[in-house]
Amino acid sequence: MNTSALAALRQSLPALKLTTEASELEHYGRDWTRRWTPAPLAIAWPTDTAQVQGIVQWANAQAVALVPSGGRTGLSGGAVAANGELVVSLERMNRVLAFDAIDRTLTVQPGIALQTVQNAAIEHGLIYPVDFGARGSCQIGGNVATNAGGIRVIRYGNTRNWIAGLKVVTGAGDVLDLNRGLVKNASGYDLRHLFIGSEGTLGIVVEATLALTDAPPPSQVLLFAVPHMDALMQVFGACRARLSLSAFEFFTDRALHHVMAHGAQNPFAEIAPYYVVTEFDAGDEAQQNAALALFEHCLEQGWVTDGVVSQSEAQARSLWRLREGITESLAPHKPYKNDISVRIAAVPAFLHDMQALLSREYPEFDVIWFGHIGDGNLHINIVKPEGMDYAAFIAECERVTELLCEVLVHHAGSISAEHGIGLVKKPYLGSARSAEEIALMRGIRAVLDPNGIMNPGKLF
Ligand code: 2HG
Ligand code: ZN
Repeated sequence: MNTSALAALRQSLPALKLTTEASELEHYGRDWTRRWTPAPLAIAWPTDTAQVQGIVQWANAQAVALVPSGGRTGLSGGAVAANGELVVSLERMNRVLAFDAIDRTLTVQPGIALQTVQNAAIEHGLIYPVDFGARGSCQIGGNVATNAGGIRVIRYGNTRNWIAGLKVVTGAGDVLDLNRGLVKNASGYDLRHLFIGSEGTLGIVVEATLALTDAPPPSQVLLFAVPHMDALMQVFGACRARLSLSAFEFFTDRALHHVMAHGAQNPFAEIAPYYVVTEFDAGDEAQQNAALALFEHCLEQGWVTDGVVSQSEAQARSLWRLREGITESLAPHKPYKNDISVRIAAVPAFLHDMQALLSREYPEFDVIWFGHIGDGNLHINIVKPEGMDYAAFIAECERVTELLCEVLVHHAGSISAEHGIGLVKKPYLGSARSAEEIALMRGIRAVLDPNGIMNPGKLF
């Protein structure tokens, strides 16, 4: 199938590494969702912008769909290739191209891992502050494509805030050098932002100029045991008023159960229904004392029942592991995932409506909540009961997701906070975006990718 198209690609780009080997098709055709059977035409590994452009021109001429591929740690099926597409893996374009000490920017290729970027920034005495659990395997190109968020959004915002420049090959095959690292650039539409969060549907990122910032002061991590749901946001209010926070996360006893089954240790003697992990600046004694006073206050108010504050880097890491290890501990169960957001102020009311819905609709299922509650982003993972047919399980979860969308609409929230729409959330896009917005998105797509070769079937 399509062998003549592949022959034409080989002919026009003889130096391009290409394969149709079955194990590679399987590996590069899937992401972390594991829901679709990978079935790409072939995998290509370009090494420079000219090759990416050559691939896009070939895809337009041959009417072959392209799936841009980073670390494929995505959870919405955005990088799945299950339909005879050419997967364009950017992993050979993984270099740091430049560091500019005056601009405080790092220019990188798209296939570089997030953690490599973070380390490169540290070598220059600065930080790249976007951070999340998949840091070792996800790639910057994918971070841009999904506007990745993570655990530091509360202080630093999403990937979008850190993209000072972007070079892309559009679906039409044009190379655009967008914003070029400028801090100020009032020269019309900022096209860079169209590509951030576009999930590979407008073009392929071939270079990103990342803004860096000062390293924060030394920090400490606090883990609180929280006795009831309403206390979560009360603790948040108290923490935000008294400490300088860089993260505020939560998880439930069910999440703790799974990470402990995966080897993590519970630092408390008793199990609480909810937990908060928060990180705060603790560079001096006054900040450390403020944390202790905060703990006392929360205890007195009955908002927490226990707490532990990290006394070393190693302890901070082990407290973080309780939160960051959740996804991995659930992965063997192939859970159904929701990644939703509401305004921070709407979280308490939303939590009540959501809890009522989940306990009514999923009485028999293991429902695990956790996430970035300090920025209004909750993750819900639903584990399939043993013995239940997988397709029936997904159908049931999709039925409940429709109801969840109604609750989200009521609270003016979004069905995708940071994982993207991809294939998983596609049926629900209309709950987060108006018909007019979706029509405009389609129009933009038609301009930048007139033949619809860029990641078709995703997002819309
Ligand atoms: C996280 O916050 C990730 O840990 C993954 O966004 C969330 O597995 C999930 O549902
Ligand atoms: Zn998350």
